[in-house]
Amino acid sequence: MNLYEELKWRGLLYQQTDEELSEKLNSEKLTFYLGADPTADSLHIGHLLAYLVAKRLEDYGHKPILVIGGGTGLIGDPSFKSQERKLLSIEDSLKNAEGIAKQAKHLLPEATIVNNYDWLSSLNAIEFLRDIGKHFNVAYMMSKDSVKSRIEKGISFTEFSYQIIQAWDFEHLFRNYNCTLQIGGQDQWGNITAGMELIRKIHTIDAKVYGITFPLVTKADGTKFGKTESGAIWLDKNKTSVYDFYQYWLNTADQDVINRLKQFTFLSQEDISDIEKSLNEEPEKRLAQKTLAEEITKFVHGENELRRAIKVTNALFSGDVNDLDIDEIEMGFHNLDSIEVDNEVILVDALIDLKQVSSKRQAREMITSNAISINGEKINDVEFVIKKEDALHKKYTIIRRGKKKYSVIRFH
Ligand code: 383
Repeated sequence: MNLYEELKWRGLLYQQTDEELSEKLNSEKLTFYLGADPTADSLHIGHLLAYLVAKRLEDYGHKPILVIGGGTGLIGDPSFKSQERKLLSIEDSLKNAEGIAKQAKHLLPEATIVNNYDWLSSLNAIEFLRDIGKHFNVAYMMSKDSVKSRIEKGISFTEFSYQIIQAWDFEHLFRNYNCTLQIGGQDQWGNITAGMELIRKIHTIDAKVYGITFPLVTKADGTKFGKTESGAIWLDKNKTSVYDFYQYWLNTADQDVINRLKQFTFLSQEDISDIEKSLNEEPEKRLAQKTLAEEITKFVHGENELRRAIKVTNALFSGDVNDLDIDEIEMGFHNLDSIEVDNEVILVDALIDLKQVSSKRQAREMITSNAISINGEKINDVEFVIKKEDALHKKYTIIRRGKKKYSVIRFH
């Protein structure tokens, strides 16, 4: 399979600006770029897909430039956004850009990384309006699907101008790096084509520049990909623990998991078809989900962190939590119900405080029916006192009710 066929097979091609691009991607080495705005201090798994596409092109010999939008982030991309964004402060934009640049470097160590603040911040109003603005027809700008709904609902001149700024980036990279291809998600089509248009007007109508987009990741049940009740799935492990990250992929629905393996891993067509067989014949083994979670976690967080996430997963499954170190306990239990205690607490009271039961009577029943374990050991003494000296690492005591319901006591 050549690159073009592979992108198609993986479901990573939504639109392309030019038929001849299919041939070019296979036969030439292009310099291409992908941009991300620093709206937060970390990338999330929606961005990850884009970076993985960049990596696929890189592995095929094309040369990536990763643009961090320290400048564009100050304007706010309105593409397919139903509302005007709140302006980011310059400090936040640049601080976030730093965090994202670090992650970009980690994901694609060989790529050229640039921050568009470096060239956008020195652009003056007269230059902007005379040299760039003159090339844009307002009707053309308003007709783009990405801003159409906002034209009726309301859009500031600031956000309306965003496409010109991103277009100028493409022109800047074309001029300075001979960058001839921009890639992005389907929401970026309008901005990418605006850039090609500008390059042709400033340089020559025959300038060979291209764009491709990949589709939005969708889920069979219609809910939004990459979002949970507690928000986005971030690549920064301080924002989404490696355990939660791993679990997110592990919980992928059967109907989605093969698509995810194609989009988010580098496994071959053969490997994925073997996994698909297993999914059809022995879905209870969850080989597809496990492989997906392992591959992506390893790529983003590395082998060691993956191993810990699996260790925590197994400990939570078996109830045997004694081998977990402090970080692993935090990783697996930080989202669970917890109470803080100084030195000791009576088990019955703890169950009530943790809202595991609604009365002392119910707590006692539960204890005598063997439903409660503490740090992996069944407790059937209704007078039991949980003490700091018995806590794991003198800090955490883990209460398990039945098979699945966990809660945590944190000692000061
Ligand atoms: C900025 C300057 C450029 C080229 C692109 C940009 C960013 C672009 C944008 N992209 C999204 C973002 O940053 O807003 N205007 O959150 C997302 N991307 C990628 C991909 C995606 C897009 O970073 O579809 C998902 O991740 O294109 O929504 O010169």
